[in-house]
Amino acid sequence: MPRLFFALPLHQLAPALIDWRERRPWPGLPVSERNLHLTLAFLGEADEATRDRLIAAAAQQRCPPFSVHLDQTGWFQRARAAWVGPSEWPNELNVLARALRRHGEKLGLGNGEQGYRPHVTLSRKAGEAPEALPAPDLVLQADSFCLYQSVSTPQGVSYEPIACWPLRA
Ligand code: 3AM
Repeated sequence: MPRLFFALPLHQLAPALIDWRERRPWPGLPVSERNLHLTLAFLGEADEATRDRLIAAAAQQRCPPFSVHLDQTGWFQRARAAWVGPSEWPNELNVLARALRRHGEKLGLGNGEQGYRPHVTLSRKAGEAPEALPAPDLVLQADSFCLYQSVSTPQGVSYEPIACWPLRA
């Protein structure tokens, strides 16, 4: 069964983030440009029927567009992921992430975690935190969200959007 998650696609911000990362020391194995995303809700493995119900629920989801200022770096020690993220973020992002997590929970999906920390993972297998300074100063204009599946390939994991929806009030 494929592993699913909801995320914001980065569109034109992805090359800018790669460029930003490449111009400074950064720990770990870089995430490829096409795999960059901002996770909204982790869902885990789901069968086709469950996936279709998720898609139907997501299509009904309303949320106005918003922007996220990526202005800090961070490191999840346990996951060994080095990331950039916002120090503050709009409530729309919390509300959207919570609503999508609940859609998953109603279908028995998710990991039970309640906390939400928006971030864009730039590398994995990072044994140390990235240097905090100079801080990033990049803006993600969020105008859509997608349901992604993780596909394992001989070249590594690939995150493929299954369906996307515009953010609209
Ligand atoms: O790229 P990020 O870090 O936003 O870390 C995984 C990745 O998030 C996360 O789901 C996204 C797509 O794989 N992920 C994987 N397993 C997870 C789990 N058990 C998980 N997030 C929470 N719980």
